[in-house]
Amino acid sequence: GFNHYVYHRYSAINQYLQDVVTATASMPTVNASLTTIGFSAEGRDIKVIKISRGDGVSRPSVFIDGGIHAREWIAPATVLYFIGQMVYGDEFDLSPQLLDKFDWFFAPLLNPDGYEYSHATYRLWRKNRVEQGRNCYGTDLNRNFGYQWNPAVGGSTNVCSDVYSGSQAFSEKESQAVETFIMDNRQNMMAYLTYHSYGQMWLYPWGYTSSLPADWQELDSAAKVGTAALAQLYGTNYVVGSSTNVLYSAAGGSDDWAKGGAGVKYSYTIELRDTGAHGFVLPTNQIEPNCRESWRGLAEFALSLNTNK
Ligand code: 0X9
Ligand code: ZN
Repeated sequence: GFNHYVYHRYSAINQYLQDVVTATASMPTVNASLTTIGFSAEGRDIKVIKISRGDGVSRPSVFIDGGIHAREWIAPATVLYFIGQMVYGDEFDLSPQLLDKFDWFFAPLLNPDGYEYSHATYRLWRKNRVEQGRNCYGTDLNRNFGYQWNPAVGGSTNVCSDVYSGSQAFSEKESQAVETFIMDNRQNMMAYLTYHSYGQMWLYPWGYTSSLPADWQELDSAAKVGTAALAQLYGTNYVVGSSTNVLYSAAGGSDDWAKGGAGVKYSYTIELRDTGAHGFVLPTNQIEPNCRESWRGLAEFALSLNTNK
């Protein structure tokens, strides 16, 4: 089987997603289907796997992504672990309830070019790999989303910068693919969770301003259900709050766009382990505890949401 406790390359990740689809074909109560929602600058597939009961009933949905930032390897690993737990069952026995309540969309690797470059050439690469000229590459996909897009707020107009915001909102193929997919599916979408590292934070909008959304208290309470459940396993502490107030202001994030642009109520950026001892280069022996506690946090968070409104 697939070893969830190592960092996999792009091709192995795609193979796993295909294997999950094949496996569910003979499962009576769970169905998985795989779509390519777009292509990266270098032509790699950007994939979404939908996991549902497969009983023809349409449920509220949750969209979860990882790997917007190339060097944050723990994020794709975590989303892949979620896929495995959802399909093959989990130790807490929560996946049946999760599938009864929601349809699930997982995009484990939104920036495959950057991820491969981080594996092959430069471990700390962050952006995508679009060619900019001047011998510089890449746009920061998490500055490129089109809600209150503004390079002056935590981004840059310098193509060589690690936080280059792009020539305009949604200038990048990778962010466009997410935009199109979420807009096409937004009528039922209740939550958007984007996994990053590091810092151990469960962040909600806004990232472009220190103001808070009108319903911030609902987002805050739900996040606290998640972090409390997460902490039960190993005592790992996560901070909850708005991106700007807990971290820094940065416009053009996917979380701000999911909420402000697509109208997805519960939108979050989750910064996984650790708090800086290893930073982006999280050792493989932390993949398992990170994934286990994150799954627990996600499950209790999702089960706490009120789908009747
Ligand atoms: O700066 C980012 O894009 C995120 N932190 S990271 O270290 N993973 O790069 C935080 C994004 C928070 N959300 C917004 N600023 N909208
Ligand atoms: Zn990140």
